Amino acid sequence: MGFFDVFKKKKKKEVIEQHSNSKLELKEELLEVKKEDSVFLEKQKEEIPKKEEKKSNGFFGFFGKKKKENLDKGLEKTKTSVFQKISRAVAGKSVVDEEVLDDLEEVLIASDVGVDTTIEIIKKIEKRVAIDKYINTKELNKILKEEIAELLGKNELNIPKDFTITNSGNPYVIMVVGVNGVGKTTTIGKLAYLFDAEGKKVYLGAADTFRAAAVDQLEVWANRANVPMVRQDMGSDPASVAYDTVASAKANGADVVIIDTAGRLHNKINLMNELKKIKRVMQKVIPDSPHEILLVLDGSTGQNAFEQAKQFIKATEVNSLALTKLDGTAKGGVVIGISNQFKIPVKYIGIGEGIEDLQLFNKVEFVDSLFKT
Ligand SMILES: Nc1nc2c(ncn2[C@@H]2O[C@H](COP(=O)(O)OP(=O)(O)OP(=O)(O)O)[C@@H](O)[C@H]2O)c(=O)[nH]1
Ligand SMILES: [Mg+2]
Repeated sequence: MGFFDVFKKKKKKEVIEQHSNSKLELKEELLEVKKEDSVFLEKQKEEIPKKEEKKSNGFFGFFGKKKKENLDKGLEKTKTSVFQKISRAVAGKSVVDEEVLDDLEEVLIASDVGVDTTIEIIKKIEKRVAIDKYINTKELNKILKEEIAELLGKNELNIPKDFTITNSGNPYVIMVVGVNGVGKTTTIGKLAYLFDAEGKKVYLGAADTFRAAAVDQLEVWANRANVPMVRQDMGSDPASVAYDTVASAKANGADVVIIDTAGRLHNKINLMNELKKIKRVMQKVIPDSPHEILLVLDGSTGQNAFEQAKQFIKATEVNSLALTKLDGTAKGGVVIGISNQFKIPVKYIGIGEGIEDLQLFNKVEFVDSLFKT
């Protein structure tokens, strides 16, 4: 092994360590208000596109052309970064050999796919190379796309093809949880708009009574989506807001209720108990609610999102995931890792700040868009 090989191995080891040892280092400061709330709200008011302008092509139906374009655009940064790294890895090489595979492994790990999922992908490609020793490096993107799509397809649970609301007469209740600033309120606004566009009657509950502007922020979204929102004063009991929301939604024959909650860390016992209380209280109105506990994760935090998912899944009965902010990051590979590693489906992806920038996660379309040349 020459000097450069030793150097390369060392570098690779560092990349792997950096990505696999990232403990959840979310500090308490996260719970402090980081935003200048008034400025933040004004910005939100200005930037949320008007409903009339954007009312559109549906959410749950056929994957339309515009949605595809939005996805392509949203994944642009990840795509560029992955392609650049791959082309660097195969530079000067014509066939996929041991060394290319080694570099590819490093590329995938550095793209936040996660160590375990990367190993699975590399094993699959190794198998193909063992059969056909002369696989051209030009085919690498295509092969990667096929193998990743197949890998994600193996877990049937992870394929939310469409979204059937199983409300059997009662509203379908979604409680949205996650760490501070990951995009919970924004995702709720988008969801409300998209459900409404599908003809569903939506109610929002402003159960983040912790931060001064949180209720107003949700109200901005409720107005944009033109759906009712139930609120109480700041500092009031979140469980009481949730109860009111579910009760009015039920009385008014709503189809969907979405409850916003304050950002919290998984290890804050009191705050996690508060979620349990919200749940218990809602069950007094609708015994099998919440039907969905949606954990929102900020995709741009890469490995930290993995860690948050792990911890929250342990601490609550999360049964669906949303990965946001994929548009602003080169770390979109995190969606591949998270949807491969967790039994809980990635249901939604956030690809922008606009009201329509939320999509149902479709693994085939996602991988297609990511590896489209
Ligand atoms: N680019 C981009 N920005 C997003 C996306 N989703 C949310 N954001 C932005 O992320 C910031 C935080 O979003 P919020 O919805 O307030 O997050 P939150 O989880 O409700 O925050 P707390 O209530 O403080 O815990 C806002 O500036 C949003 O516009 C997304 O998909 N893409
Ligand atoms: Mg919020």
